[in-house]
Order: sequence, then C-alpha cells, then structure tokens
Amino acid sequence: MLTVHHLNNSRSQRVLWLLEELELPYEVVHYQRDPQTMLAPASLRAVHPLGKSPVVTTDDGLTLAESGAIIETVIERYGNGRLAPVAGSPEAVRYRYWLHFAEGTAMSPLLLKLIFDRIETGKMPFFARPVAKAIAAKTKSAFIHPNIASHLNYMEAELGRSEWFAGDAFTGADIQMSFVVEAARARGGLDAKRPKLMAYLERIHSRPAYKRALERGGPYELLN
Ligand SMILES: N[C@@H](CCC(=O)N[C@@H](CS)C(=O)NCC(=O)O)C(=O)O
Repeated sequence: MLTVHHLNNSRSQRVLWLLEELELPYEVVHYQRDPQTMLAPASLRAVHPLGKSPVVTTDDGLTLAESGAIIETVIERYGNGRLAPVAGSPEAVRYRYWLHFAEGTAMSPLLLKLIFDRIETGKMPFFARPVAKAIAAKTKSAFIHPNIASHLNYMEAELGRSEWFAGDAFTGADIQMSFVVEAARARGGLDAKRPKLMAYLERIHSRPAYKRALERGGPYELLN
C-alpha cells in the first residue's frame, strides 16, 4: 500500500491524480498549511527532512519525495506499461524532458511571481512600502513576466505539435505539467489568448481520475 502525505492546495494533488489514473489503492495523510505563512506543519518533517509535499511512503520502507521523481518511480514500479512511452522512443525523450521542465524551469518564475506579489501587498512599515513596491515592479517587469510569457508561448507551441506534452498519448508528464498550467492560469496570466493551453486544462480537468483525486484531496484553490 502507498501512503500519500498530502498538503492542502499543493503539488501533491497531482500524485493523488496519478494514483487514481493507475487505479492503485492508497491512503492519504492530510496536512494543513499554516494560514499565515502558508508553510507545511512541522509534522511533515518527521516523514521527510525537508518537510515539503508531496511525499509518498510505501509498505516496503521507501520514502519518495520530489513530485517528478515520485511520478517516474510510481509509473516504473506499478505502471505495467501505462502512462509512459516505450523506452527508447522519441516520445520517451519528450516525456523525460517535460517531467524535468515542470519543476526545473517552469515553476521558478511562477513561484517568484507569487513571492513578489505578496511583497507588494504584505504588511510593512509605511516608509518601506514605496521602495518595496518599486523593486517588486521592476523585478516582475524585467525578469518574471517575460520568463513566464516565454515559457507559456513555448508550451502553447508544443501543444500545437501533439495533443499531450509527450505525444499523442496521455502520460505522467501531463500529470507533472498540470500544476504548472494550473498555476499559470491562477496567477501567471494564462488566458484565452493561448487557446491550446486552455483546451488542455479542460481536457485534464474532465478526466474521471482527476475528479476522483479532487474528492480524495479536498479543496484545491488553484482551480478557483
Ligand atoms: N520541487 C518540489 C517542490 C515541493 C514543494 O515546494 N512543495 C510545497 C507545496 S506545493 C510545500 O510543501 N510547501 C510548504 C512548505 O514549504 O513548507 C516538488 O515538486 O515536489
């Protein structure tokens, strides 16, 4: 049996989705973010030293962290050929690329945007606010927004090549990329000007396994 250590509103939603797609039995241990800091509770550090979600533990003593590595390992161990392209195929190269691209490239400017948005609106002495706002605005316009736009343009073009990120078949790479596309929609400026990505979101959200994962995980604000 697999156990998913699931933090509300987090990347672990996609691990629940993966397990639903594979129709594997699993348990969920729920953790709640601190409403002020948005950090995970200290109890998650007892499961993995970094205390970040997702973490998956297995009955045979494995502790898996890092969502891309979890997706790859679970598919390798329990997929029986599902959700991954045939090894050595051109699709397998794309599959690995997107598994890494999501966290290695795409999430960085989206996370920076979240942080700088909070700096702009967060509590601080009144005399510091204009300086903080100016720095945040400059960083966003010079670095963060251009990078997000360039990533979204690239992803939009890739979805013009094939229905799914790794090719014509839905794979674990789509599960890994889902959080990127959802975060871009929620706070990265993704809208109807990029119709392929918007249609992609609709496609993933209409999958029965995605809906079952939402029921197991609880409220997921990236959809709001
Ligand atoms: N690259 C890691 C990121 C893990 C991560 O930062 N998770 C966030 C949730 S989306 C978290 O646990 N945040 C709470 C905290 O940092 O305390 C992955 O993909 O698993």
